[in-house]
Amino acid sequence: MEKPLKHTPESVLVTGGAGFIGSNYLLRMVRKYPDVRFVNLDALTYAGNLANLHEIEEASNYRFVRGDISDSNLVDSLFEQFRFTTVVHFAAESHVDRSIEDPLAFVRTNVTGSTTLLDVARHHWVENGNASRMRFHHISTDEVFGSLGLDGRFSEDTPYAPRSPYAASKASSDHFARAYAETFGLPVIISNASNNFGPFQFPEKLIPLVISNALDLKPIPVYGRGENVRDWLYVEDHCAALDTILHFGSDLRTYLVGAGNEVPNLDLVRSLVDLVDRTLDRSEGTARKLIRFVKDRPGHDFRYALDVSRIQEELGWEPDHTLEDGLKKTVDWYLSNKGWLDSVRDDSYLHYYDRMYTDRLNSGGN
Ligand code: NAD
Ligand code: TDX
Repeated sequence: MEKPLKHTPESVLVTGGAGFIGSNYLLRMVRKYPDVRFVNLDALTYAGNLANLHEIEEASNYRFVRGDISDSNLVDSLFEQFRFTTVVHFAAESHVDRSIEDPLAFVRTNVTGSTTLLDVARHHWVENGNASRMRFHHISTDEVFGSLGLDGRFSEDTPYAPRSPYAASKASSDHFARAYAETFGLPVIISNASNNFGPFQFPEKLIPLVISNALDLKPIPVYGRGENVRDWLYVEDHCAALDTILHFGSDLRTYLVGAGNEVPNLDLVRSLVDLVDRTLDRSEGTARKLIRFVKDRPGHDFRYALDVSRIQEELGWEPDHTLEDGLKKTVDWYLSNKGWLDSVRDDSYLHYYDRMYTDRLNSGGN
């Protein structure tokens, strides 16, 4: 299918590029598009890990800036300096359990921070009359649609019904993105993806937590009875979809991204721990003994599932990985990158920025 090109990125602001999906995205895009400049703005919260970007940190078309998306002066000065044609906005607080502990942190970044970015982009693009060649890609989640029962799937037209503070903050940022498009003519495009998994995911999320605990023979917590269903998407397939949406998607359009891999949590956890045992040559059932049913998450959404016919039919995107392939690649990655996992667990990853940037500056490098 020949697709018409809708946007040509030249200078791209990527927010949250040191996080899980953002770093997978930058590793793909910086190498694939050497003539396009990528500026990664990331506050380096606990979820930001610059070591993820080691392979591209010296690339001539890549720059890292440590900063908060809510800092409008900083974002404005970056727009002045780099003349962005494109924003790809990943930065967010992203963990549902943390949003139950501290909802306001989610409002600050996901709502105020996202709206700050939209507003600076409006100032630079719309008020200067050159919005039509620009693009603001807002990355969002299927959780904005709420919770499904045993049947049905979300589509782009499903009304929003968020149920956790995280989902409410993401829904709010989606609404602001759409409002800036409708009211000010900002060239916004939105994608809502299902649960991602793969390399560099912080081990607070289900899949890396299970791998990490199975590896160390620690208890593996399953919320409730493990009956909740998630629709799993391998992160490289998501990044390929985002690449396609950025270039070929239409303004003011939403695209759902998912791979149709619906599995109840307990089944997923069992397959994962068996895979870890097999990969480590341990006797069958070793890690299954670690599974513990624990108190359920408050307001735990029962099921997510996506109808992805729009992105398939309009943009020709299909995932390249089956769930089995993706899980195998993920387990292999964590087991062969034990150093990455150790540095996250002992917090030494937090010093990567000082080692790479501050120390180098102090010693006269750049
Ligand atoms: P993540 O938590 O791994 O990474 C978030 C990144 O944003 C980190 O590098 C962090 O340092 C940075 N950040 C946080 N607050 C910031 C701020 N105020 N200013 C600048 N940077 C800040 O998240 P992720 O899983 O990679 O998710 C990325 C995006 O994709 C989020 O918007 C999330 O809602 C969305 N999403 C995630 C999934 C998933 O399964 N992980 C699925 C669908 C959509
Ligand atoms: O220890 C656990 N035990 C458990 O049973 C954890 C951490 C989770 N779970 C369950 C809760 C969910 O039903 O596993 C499922 C997946 O949980 P998470 O990995 O926390 O993901 P989820 O809450 O589904 O949200 C994720 O997908 C959508 C991301 O964290 C979001 O950023 C994304 O938008």
